[in-house]
Amino acid sequence: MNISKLFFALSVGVLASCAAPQPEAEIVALRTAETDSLLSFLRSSAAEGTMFGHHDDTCYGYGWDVAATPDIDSSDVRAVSGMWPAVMSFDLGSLELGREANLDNVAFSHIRSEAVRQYERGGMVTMSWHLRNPLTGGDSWDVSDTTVVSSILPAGEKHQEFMGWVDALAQFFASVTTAEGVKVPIVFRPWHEHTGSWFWWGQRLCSADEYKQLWRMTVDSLRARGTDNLLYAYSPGIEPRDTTDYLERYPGDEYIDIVGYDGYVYNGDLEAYNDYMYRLADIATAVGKSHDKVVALTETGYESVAATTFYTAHLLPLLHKYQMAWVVVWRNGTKDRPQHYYVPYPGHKAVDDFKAFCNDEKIILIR
Ligand code: BMA
Repeated sequence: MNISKLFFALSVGVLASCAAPQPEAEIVALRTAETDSLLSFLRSSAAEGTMFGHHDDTCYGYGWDVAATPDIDSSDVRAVSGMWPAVMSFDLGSLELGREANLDNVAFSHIRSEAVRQYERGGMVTMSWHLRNPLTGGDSWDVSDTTVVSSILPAGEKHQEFMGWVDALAQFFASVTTAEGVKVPIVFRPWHEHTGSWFWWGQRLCSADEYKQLWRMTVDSLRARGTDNLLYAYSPGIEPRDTTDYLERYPGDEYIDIVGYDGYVYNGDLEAYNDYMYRLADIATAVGKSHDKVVALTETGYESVAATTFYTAHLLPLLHKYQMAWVVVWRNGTKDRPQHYYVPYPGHKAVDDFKAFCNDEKIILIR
C-alpha cells in the first residue's frame, strides 16, 4: 500500500499547524501541534494498515556503514523492496555519556538528520534507549545490582547524575528540527522489555512501584524541560500471561500513548513464536481498547531471516488479524555481528517473500 493517502491527514495537520501557545512553568502534557497530529493519525491509521519499520535502516546494513562511508545513502529495505520503511527506529544509548555516537556506533548527528528526512518524507520516527547502568558503570545488560533503579529515584545517590542524563535527552529531542524550525514528533520508548530480567530496570531488578516511579520521573522531568515533541510507548516483552500481568508495571494513562510489546523468534521455534505473539496481541489489543491507546508491535523479527517464509507466513497473518499501527523489525547489524540481521539483503533467500510482504495491501511503506 502507498503511504501517501494515509498520510494526507497527517500532512494536513502539519501544514495547518502554527506555533501553539505554551503555558508557562507548568508541568502538563504539552505536545506540539505536529505531535498531536501524529497521535490522531495513529489512532485512525491502524484500521487501514500497519506501517513497516526497521531499526537503524539508513545507518548501516549488509556490506555498508555510514560510519565508515559518510556519503553513502542506503537502506537494505529500499534495496530489496524499492520503498522506504514508513517507520525509522533509532537508539539513544550513550547520549547520556555525552558521546558523539551511540552504542552501535551511529553518530547522533546522523540520527538527527535521518529523523528529519523521515519526517519530511511523511514517515514516523521512534527511539529506544539502551542507556548505561548509572550505578555500576556497566551497560543496560548489567544486572549485577538490584538497587540501580532505586539509586536514580529522587532519594537515591545517583538521582542528580541521572537528571543530567535527562537534560541530555531533552536537548537532543529539542534539536531534532526541520530547517523551518518544526520539531520532529518522536515516539520515545524507554524502559522496554521490563517484564524480562536482562536489563537493569527489569522485572527482578526493581519492584513494580519503583518501575512506575522511574517512568513517571522520566516523563515528568522531560516535560519540565519543555520537551513537547514526544509520544510515549510502553513495550514489555512476551512474559505477560494476561492483562493483569501486562499492566502490573503500567505507569498510568497520562504517561503512555501507545501500548505494544517486543517478541522475537527464539531457537527457531516458530510454533512457540506464533503462540506468544498472538497471546500478546490479544492482551495489547484489550488494553488498547480499555485504556483508549494506540496498539503497535514495537519490536519483532527472526534473526538472519532463517525461515524464508517468515514474513508472509508468520508476521503477515498476525498483522491481518490485529490492528497494529506499526511494526518494527530490528537492525541489520552485520557490520559487527554477521548473523544479526532481520531484513533480507539483496541476494538473500528470503527476498521474494519479503517483497510480497511489503506489497501486501495491509502493509505500509513509503514509495
Ligand atoms: C540489541 C542488539 C544489540 C544492540 C542493541 C541496541 O537488541 O541488537 O547488539 O546494541 O539492540 O541497538
